[in-house]
Amino acid sequence: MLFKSYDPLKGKKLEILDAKGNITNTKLEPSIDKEILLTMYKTMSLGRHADIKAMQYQRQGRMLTYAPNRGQEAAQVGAMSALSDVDWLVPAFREMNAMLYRGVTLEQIYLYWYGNEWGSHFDEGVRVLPVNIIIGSQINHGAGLAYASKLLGKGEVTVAVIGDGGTSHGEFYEGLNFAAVYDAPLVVLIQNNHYAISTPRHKATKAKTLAQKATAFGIPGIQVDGNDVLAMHVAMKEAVEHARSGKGPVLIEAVTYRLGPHTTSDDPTIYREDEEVKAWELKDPMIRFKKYLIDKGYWSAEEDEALDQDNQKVVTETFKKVETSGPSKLEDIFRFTYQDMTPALREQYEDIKSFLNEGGK
Ligand SMILES: Cc1ncc(C[n+]2csc(CCOP(=O)(O)OP(=O)(O)O)c2C)c(N)n1
Repeated sequence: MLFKSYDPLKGKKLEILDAKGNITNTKLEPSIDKEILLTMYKTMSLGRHADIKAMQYQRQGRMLTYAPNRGQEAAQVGAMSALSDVDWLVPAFREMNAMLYRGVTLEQIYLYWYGNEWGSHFDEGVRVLPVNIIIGSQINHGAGLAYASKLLGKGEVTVAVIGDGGTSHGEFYEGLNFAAVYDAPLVVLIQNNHYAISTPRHKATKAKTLAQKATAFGIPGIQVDGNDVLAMHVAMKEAVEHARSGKGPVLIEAVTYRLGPHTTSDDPTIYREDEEVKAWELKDPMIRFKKYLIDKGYWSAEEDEALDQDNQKVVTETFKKVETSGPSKLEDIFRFTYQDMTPALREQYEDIKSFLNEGGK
């Protein structure tokens, strides 16, 4: 039903919680248990702290290149809160909050950005694929995973995440087309954060919305306020039900904004105006969600203060542990692509090992 009322070709965007934290669409306000709402908020808060600290660690020369996700917390956690335990997340590389919500630990996430291969090994039962840097390829991985679940009759749904720029890559079309033709239970979540590094959204495509690309695949698409955690939950819930019931994929466009740089190697002041960033800071997903929880009597300023302090401690202690672990052992870099190292990889491994043993740098 939702998909019919919010036709992206007609330019309608789903919104429930406005920038000030007021409900603007009472009919669609989801009834989410208090405990779940608080878990969602606490995950977003931990993610926000961890993100800010990761930037600082990188600036201090203590962490490798890092891709921040400040501002995109609601798009990720709102979406993940609608999944069931059996479902899969196929991330790109800016999905720290989604990964945290799905059970990846902060230690694992930090290990990854620290250059340690163990940051891609998640605990048994955590249905999340590793960080994927190759833009677009995760849509094919997601389509394959969803199709396999369908063949095995497992009732699982796969959610693959991509950026606005990524929707101009071939694999976005190939993966979604395959999934649509075979009714694979795949939901593709586009986080339209307005930029692909320095390329603004309007230079990546002439399409009015990214959600309307669904029309060409013959599947439902919906554009959502990605800074509205409730709207994201509602849209993803319907998408997941649609996919699980055998009707095939759904495309969701979350309209959000990357408040930080693309990565720690980027200087966004070269390609975007301060005024634009300031305007989006007023639409911060954390502010409106906190207000919503306080208005409902589920949360207080004092509890928020205490949570901030706890998170500071958790983040600092986790990073200390990661620094003690250090970067990967040389062999680990070659060990995890295949179950057994292929002859070509073994040759490369032996090569670099002797190079380093002979004092190479
Ligand atoms: C196949 C491929 N080409 C180029 C790159 C370099 N690259 C890394 S991120 C990025 C932009 C991605 O933009 P978008 O899809 O909008 O996602 P965002 O970074 O905004 O989350 C590019 C071009 C890459 N990682 N993979």
